[in-house]
Amino acid sequence: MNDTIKSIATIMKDLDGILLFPHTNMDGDALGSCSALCLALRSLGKKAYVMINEPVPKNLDFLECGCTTFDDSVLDDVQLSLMIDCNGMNRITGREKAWARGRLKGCFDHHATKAKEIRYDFARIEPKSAAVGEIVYNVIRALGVEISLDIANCIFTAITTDTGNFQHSNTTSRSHEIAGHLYKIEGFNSKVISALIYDRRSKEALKMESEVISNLDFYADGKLAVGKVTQKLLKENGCTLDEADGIIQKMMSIDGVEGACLFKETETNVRASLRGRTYANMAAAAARFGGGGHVLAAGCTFFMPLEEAEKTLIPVLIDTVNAQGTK
Ligand SMILES: [Mn+2]
Repeated sequence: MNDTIKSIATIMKDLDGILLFPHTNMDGDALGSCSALCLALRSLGKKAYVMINEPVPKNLDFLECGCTTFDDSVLDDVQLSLMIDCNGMNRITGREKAWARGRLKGCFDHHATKAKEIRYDFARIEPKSAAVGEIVYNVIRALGVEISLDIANCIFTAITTDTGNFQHSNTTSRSHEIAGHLYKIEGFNSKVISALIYDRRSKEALKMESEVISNLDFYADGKLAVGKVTQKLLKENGCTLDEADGIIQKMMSIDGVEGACLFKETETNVRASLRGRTYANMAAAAARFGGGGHVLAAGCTFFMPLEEAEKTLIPVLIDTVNAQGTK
């Protein structure tokens, strides 16, 4: 069940004290969408914050815009808790208490896998939207807010990162239409934003990435590529885990690869990022291990050593890339 953008805007116009929740391991869409909406709500005189419990990734620092907080006590009264680019409690771990404060609960998402534990007062879930930034753009327009340069930068980042620079199959004419409008905002410069997102990597991160790439394993006649970012590798190179973002896209650029899996070892668990090219249903593979996402871009988390996670997941992924044409 989806509420209309118009009815959502009507509800939000009457609310004040709003906490926006991007998903754990925030990305350009989650944070860009949150900050864009936060700025729009503030321009209407409302108190709004983006509630986080992990630092903003370095390459996304320009999306912060004074919106984020680690402490929900900045608001005396929370009339709305709004989940952005996710829809289940497992995606906002560590922020449950802040979430519970919202008298109303809302959700803007584009992931098809739906959590059942939350009863939303309003929700807009559009699996066909390339980015939640597209939904947020429409909500901001429905709120009657002019798109400022900061809002434009946030929305553009949301769309360009979630579409792989408008290259992924989720890209639609609407993705381009919204981007087209952003180009008309005074001062907007897509090159500047793209350089902020992609061209600020450290030499150490590039070295770490090259080590991951040179140690890839291939299965199923080269249809499946598997890489590993271990804590040891990160420490040796003085890198953080978010600097491994982008490696999986490089894995997918290899001729003949239908699916890719990048294992990322944290202090407490092992995250697997999964990508499919045309038919490999990675959302279904991830769902078998309590994860989820989009058909061609999904993920799951293992609470076991890396070697065990590999033994558990790789056979399923081999089946997934061998299951021809069943998208
Ligand atoms: Mn997204």
